[in-house]
Amino acid sequence: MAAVLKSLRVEGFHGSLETMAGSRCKRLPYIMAAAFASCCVYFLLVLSNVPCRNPNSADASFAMLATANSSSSAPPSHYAQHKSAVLHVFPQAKSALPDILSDSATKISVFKTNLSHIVFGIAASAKLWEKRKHYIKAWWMPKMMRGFVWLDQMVVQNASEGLPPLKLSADTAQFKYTHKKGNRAAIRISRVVSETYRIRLPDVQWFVMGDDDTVFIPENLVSVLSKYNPEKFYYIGSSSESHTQNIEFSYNMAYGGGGFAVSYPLAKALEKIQDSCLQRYTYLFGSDDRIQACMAELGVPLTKEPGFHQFDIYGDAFGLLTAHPLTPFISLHHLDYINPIFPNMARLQALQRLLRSGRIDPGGLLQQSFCYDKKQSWSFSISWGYAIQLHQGLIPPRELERATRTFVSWYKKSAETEYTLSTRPAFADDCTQSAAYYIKEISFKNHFSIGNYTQEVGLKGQCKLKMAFLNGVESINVVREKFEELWHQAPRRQCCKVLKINNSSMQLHIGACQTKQIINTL
Ligand SMILES: *[C@@H]1O[C@H](CO)[C@@H](O)[C@H](O)[C@H]1NC(C)=O
Ligand SMILES: *[C@@H]1O[C@H](CO)[C@@H](O)[C@H](O)[C@H]1NC(C)=O
Ligand SMILES: *[C@@H]1O[C@H](CO)[C@@H](O)[C@H](O)[C@H]1NC(C)=O
Ligand SMILES: *[C@@H]1O[C@H](CO)[C@@H](O)[C@H](O)[C@H]1NC(C)=O
Ligand SMILES: *[C@@H]1O[C@H](CO)[C@@H](O)[C@H](O)[C@H]1NC(C)=O
Ligand SMILES: CC(=O)N[C@H]1CO[C@H](CO)[C@@H](O)[C@@H]1O
Repeated sequence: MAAVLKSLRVEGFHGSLETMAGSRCKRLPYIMAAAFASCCVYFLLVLSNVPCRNPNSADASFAMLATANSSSSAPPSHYAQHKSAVLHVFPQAKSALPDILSDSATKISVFKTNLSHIVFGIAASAKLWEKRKHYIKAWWMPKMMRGFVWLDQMVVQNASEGLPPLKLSADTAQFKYTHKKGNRAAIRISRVVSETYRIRLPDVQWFVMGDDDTVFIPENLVSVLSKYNPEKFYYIGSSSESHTQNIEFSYNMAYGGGGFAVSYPLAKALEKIQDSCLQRYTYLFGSDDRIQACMAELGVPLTKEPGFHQFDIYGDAFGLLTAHPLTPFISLHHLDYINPIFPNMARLQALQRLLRSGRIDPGGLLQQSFCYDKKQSWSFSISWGYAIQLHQGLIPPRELERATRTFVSWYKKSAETEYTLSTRPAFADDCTQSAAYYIKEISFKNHFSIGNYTQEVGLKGQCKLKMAFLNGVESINVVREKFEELWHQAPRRQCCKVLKINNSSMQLHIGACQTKQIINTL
């Protein structure tokens, strides 16, 4: 892949022991720091069977959004800041919606779930608060959301920062914790849902748990949760990207850092049994496996939603972010363990840059489309709102939809068999076959978003010179139709076409596919 990708640059353990907890991972021949996102106790483990996993997890967000009026041309008011953008309207731009989406009944959740029906419980620690609060601030919408940050020790809250109210977790000294290598903060964190339930806020459909190093796309959370009946028992989340993690813990467990949602009646049932349940599983490692143990007692399985991302990976997340499954992107976790997601930027700023696209069209964020320019023999893979990869050669969709292994697993392995998703090798880092363009500006008008993606050569300035195959194309504009919010209930990739290419820029259009349209390299 182009130099901008800096593939396999593994980052992570430069932190001092004052800033992260360490543990030694099973099967690793050396001491490796595993971060306990919200815990403030540091320790090193001797080579052992401890899985390297963040014991906290959970989080979530949601959102509601909606009321999208697919025939309306008025963008929501928060798009107003972008109104200076020039809109390019192309005659081809308006394509027919697939039949399935023309059924207006699918547009409204029968359960009328919106952001106000969700209460967040965010697990945090006093020690990391000053740093981690910036991640929460990046997605939290004060006034529109309800929720609490649960801490082990109180910190001073600055109300004008627009963060959720802070709460002190109840003491857990009466609970036994017998796992030899883990951290008993897991007990406190596993009680976040129950403690949030006990606050008895009115009109709650869902409790969503997350960590202080998780960001949510609230609108997408709402969109996904609104498929489910909140009056039934539901436990919704996702597994780890690491097969080893899932074997060690469970494929039936919602990883807490990726966030998970518990319906109101299930939270009520959990709250009743949790304290006794905790005493039956004193030997478990983390907070989320303790939750899962109680869910198993209640007989409630995990409902998997692949938009929740535990992100048990290190290094360059580009390959994963550019091959998102066809489902709304709900959460991102382990923000301190992956490289900044844009080249040459600090972590938080890079994250904010991605979230800016999410405010334009949350449902479209990271959705992948493919385009071919057969004349030049180019393949484009667009991850909306984030990046475009331009490859030399015509690569079929079944390859482009696999994640490139720019990242390594939580166990520092990069073997294909370690991942719980389909991957392919990362492109050679020589800039001769592929180039990446990153979102630079994005705006929304009249039901279309326009994004300008430019090359950012990253640390290897010389790379640009070698990209002869690009013929000097420095920027790509993508015009995309806003999609019906609940498109994911009958998912179909959007179609892309190349509108215009000249020697400095390119224009692509993304919209709903025609019913019989196919995406191929012929
Ligand atoms: C939806 O769009 C139509 C056409 O622009 C408009 O008449 C109608 O008022 C809009 N409805 C809502 C709820 O915005
Ligand atoms: C959410 O739904 C409630 C009713 O259940 C309604 O009162 C409220 O206005 C809705 N909020 C938004 C933002 O649509
Ligand atoms: C509180 O937060 C606001 C907004 O971030 C900031 O301007 C102000 O300096 C903070 N006050 C204190 C006492 O830290
Ligand atoms: C996209 O951004 C680049 C860099 O700022 C600029 O040179 C180019 O003109 C922009 N393209 C369009 C079509 O707006
Ligand atoms: C290339 O296309 C862009 C966008 O349409 C346009 O602004 C620019 O003038 C074109 N350049 C040439 C050399 O035609
Ligand atoms: C994309 C594109 O149009 N590239 C052209 C740029 O200009 C050279 C020669 O001037 C052409 O050979 C390329 O095809």
